[in-house]
Amino acid sequence: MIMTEKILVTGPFGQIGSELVPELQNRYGKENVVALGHRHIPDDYQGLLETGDVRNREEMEKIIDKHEITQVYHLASILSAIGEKKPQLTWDVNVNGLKIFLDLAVEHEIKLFWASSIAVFGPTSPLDNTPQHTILEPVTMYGVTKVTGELMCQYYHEKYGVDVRSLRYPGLISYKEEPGGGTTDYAVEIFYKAIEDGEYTCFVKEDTLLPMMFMEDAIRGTLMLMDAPKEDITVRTSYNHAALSFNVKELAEEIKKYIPDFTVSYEPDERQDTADSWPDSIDDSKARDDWGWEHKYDLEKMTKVMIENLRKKLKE
Ligand code: AKB
Repeated sequence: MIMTEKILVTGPFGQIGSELVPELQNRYGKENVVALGHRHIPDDYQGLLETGDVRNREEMEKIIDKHEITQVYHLASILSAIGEKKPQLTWDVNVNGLKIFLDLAVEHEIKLFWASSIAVFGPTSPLDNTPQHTILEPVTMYGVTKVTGELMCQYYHEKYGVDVRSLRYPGLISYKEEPGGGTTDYAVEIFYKAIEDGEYTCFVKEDTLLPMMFMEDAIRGTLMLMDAPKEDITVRTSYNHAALSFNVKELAEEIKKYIPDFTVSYEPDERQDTADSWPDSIDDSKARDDWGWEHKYDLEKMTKVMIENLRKKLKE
């Protein structure tokens, strides 16, 4: 008998979740995917829904029991910019929340996906083609929680055999749901502003270079990692996961191919320091060798799809 997976997604209506949930529903059926709503629940969501707080173990365990959950995609997270403003909340959600799911994974034999980030790196990491295994001394609270979380994942795998898998996402670019409270948010905002206003004031400098990825690639990578045979997974902290790197000027030039009069001005704020502490580019050869990761979107293709889809969305 083939066992059907029963999947719980935390952060299901955030930037990643809003695109991952429909993919999981297509694969496993709507009746096998449970979205954990917290504050923002879209009116048009169709599927199983529970509400709860990832910091509440009892609530999470009830949902896991009720739906006989076999896999959790734990995406709920406070991002880097909010993390600097609300460090305690960031610790509670990003570290204590993860620990609850790791403990529940031991007790209920759950396969777990957890979202990490390029924020685990810091100014002492080699920032060009940053290796998988290197110095991790982040200077943001968000980064500190992600390093802690990665080490917890590895510990639970080594000690209790939890099948936990994770990706260090770069800045993610998408047109369905906007990101909230991150440093790389400018790379999405710029598209909205270009189409709506023809101008954008960017909160990081024009030569700020960061690793980025189109959401379709990120979702495909996430599912590839979860599908990979256990024995192929050699990294139980979190895999470097890369696609492209560009600076704001290069992105603006690409957008100008569609909106020739588009102008960008620059007013760097405190998020510049965070961006400067993160890598310019990432070496993700481990992901490529271990489970066949390959990205499909370059800057040109991504910009085309973003502009086309956002024009449609904003007209509606
Ligand atoms: C952020 O900017 O905080 C996130 C990330 C790179 O993890 N997008």
